[in-house]
Amino acid sequence: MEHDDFFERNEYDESTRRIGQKYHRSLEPTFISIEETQTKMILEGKTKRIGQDSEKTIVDEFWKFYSQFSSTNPPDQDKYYGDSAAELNMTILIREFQKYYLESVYPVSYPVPVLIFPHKSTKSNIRPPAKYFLVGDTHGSFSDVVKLIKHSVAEIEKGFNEGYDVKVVFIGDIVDRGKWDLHNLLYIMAFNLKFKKNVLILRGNHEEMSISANYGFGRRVMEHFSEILFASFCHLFKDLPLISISHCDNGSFLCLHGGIPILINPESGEYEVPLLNTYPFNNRQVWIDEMDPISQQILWNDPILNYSPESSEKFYDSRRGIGYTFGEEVFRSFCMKNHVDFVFRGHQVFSEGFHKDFDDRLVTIFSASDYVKKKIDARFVELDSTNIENYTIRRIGDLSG
Ligand SMILES: [Mn+2]
Repeated sequence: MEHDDFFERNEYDESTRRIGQKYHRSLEPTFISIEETQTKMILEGKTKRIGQDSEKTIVDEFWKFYSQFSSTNPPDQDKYYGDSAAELNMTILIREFQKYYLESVYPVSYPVPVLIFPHKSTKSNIRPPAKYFLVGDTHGSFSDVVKLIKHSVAEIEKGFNEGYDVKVVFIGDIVDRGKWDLHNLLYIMAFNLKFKKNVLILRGNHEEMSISANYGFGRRVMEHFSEILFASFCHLFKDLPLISISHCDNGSFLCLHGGIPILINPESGEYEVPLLNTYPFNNRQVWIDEMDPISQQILWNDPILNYSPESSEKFYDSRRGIGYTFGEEVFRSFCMKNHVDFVFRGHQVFSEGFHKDFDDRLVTIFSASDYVKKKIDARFVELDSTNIENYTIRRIGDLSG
């Protein structure tokens, strides 16, 4: 398979590091007082007050606004919902989203950022079958996001009538690259808040301050709006979980953006894989440099390129400027230690929209058809909880919308 590694090389280079340091310094006072700043802004906006009712209305308003578009009729690249009130509305949506993740998503996984995403009914012990839709990097490719959301909503309704559950996981990298990234993010956030039990957003390496300041999103937000709004988004990104784990009838699968993390013994050079439910994660940081190494690698690692099953390659330093590439032994010991059978991830571009490694148990999925002037056969994964091994890799192009 052809692999486009051009844009992945040295993504976290010296200039990105410097930009990270610069924004971390200049935005740090805002990060500390972000909630006060937001509240002040909302109150000064006067037309919208904080409160249950107006927050619900805001979600509905964003949902209604984005539902009017289609893949052939996208929103204006440079115009945002509510025009002059856009920044205020976005701030309220951010607050609502963060409140939901902190109050309802994090407690399930605290203190480990592994989200158990079961499809078991809490009201009874009967476990309905579930259809999972796993989405890779969307990077501001609005036409794909519209199709995925419309398809998911139709499936949620169908499942409700026919007795199956629907779970949609966005595996990070919603922002940057594509010019519709802010629209993408707002639409996916509104979708998530509208269908709380069905949708989950995981963090990608682009949902982070230094990367999003350097690869499009931050610049767009600061040009159209303000540094404070950019700080608000960075503050929200830190609260996205890193991993979801789902238990199916015949095994478990895990979703994460980058790859399998390792701990290297500095003396022997030998590696160890972490046990997820005991590792002391420090992932809730706006800046990658302040995270622990395992969190950093979950966002950044890749499998070894063109790995040969006959080889015994273990790991290398990544050319991305951060993290490692890992081989089959690392993958298998991680899966065994953490009781996982399959891993679905994004992070890498393949013109076919997907790539399988390690006996088809590690699946890379890319869901943006329009990526930095390259045409990609964008894909998503459909997986049935009654038979995890029969997952299918579907074309987003085949969906209507
Ligand atoms: Mn990525």
